[in-house]
Amino acid sequence: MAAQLGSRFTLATIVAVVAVALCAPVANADLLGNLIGNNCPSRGSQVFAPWNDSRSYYLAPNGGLENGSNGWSLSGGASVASGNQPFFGSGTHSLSLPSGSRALSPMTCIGPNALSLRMFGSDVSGTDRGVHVRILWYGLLNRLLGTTDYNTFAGGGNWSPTDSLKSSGGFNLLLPLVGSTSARIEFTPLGDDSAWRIDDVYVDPWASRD
Ligand SMILES: [Ca+2]
Repeated sequence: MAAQLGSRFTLATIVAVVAVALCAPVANADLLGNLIGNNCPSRGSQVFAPWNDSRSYYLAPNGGLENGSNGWSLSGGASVASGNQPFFGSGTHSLSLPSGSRALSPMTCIGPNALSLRMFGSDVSGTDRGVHVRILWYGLLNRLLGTTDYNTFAGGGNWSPTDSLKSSGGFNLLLPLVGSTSARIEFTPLGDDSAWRIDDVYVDPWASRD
């Protein structure tokens, strides 16, 4: 019995060692990729060119809310609702953010040095005080490293691209916290009677190249 257990243990050990050996190069490649910040697509597109923004962006994972709430963490009444930003025929749904709600985007890649965000927003008939945007930075093993307040979009308007500009005219660049490899974007409407919609969350991880 003891010998049988021993051989089973040995076999299990060998299987485990082989499995680890087979997986290790892939895992190390991912780890290395994340460490040097190249876990982003290699190129984007100039989706905001009609608004005189020539930067290249890529759509955050499920940033258009066309795959339900997949990857998003929604609470306090936040939901995926019918209605899309009207500029591109790219979908049918967007993020609804009533007062008291909170939405956290899917994990998105970040550039090695900076990150810029832009999206479409609508707040028709809303009497809130805008929607606050905060970035949650994650390191290896998805450990939360810290947060950065990004911006508060002023409310009260129909669908349009959100701000991406500082008052100085420069783009609002976020500097990733040291060691961060990915980020999530948090949306929180401020005040009462929010009618906020958010759609097509775009990320420019190459911002520092310009
Ligand atoms: Ca959409």
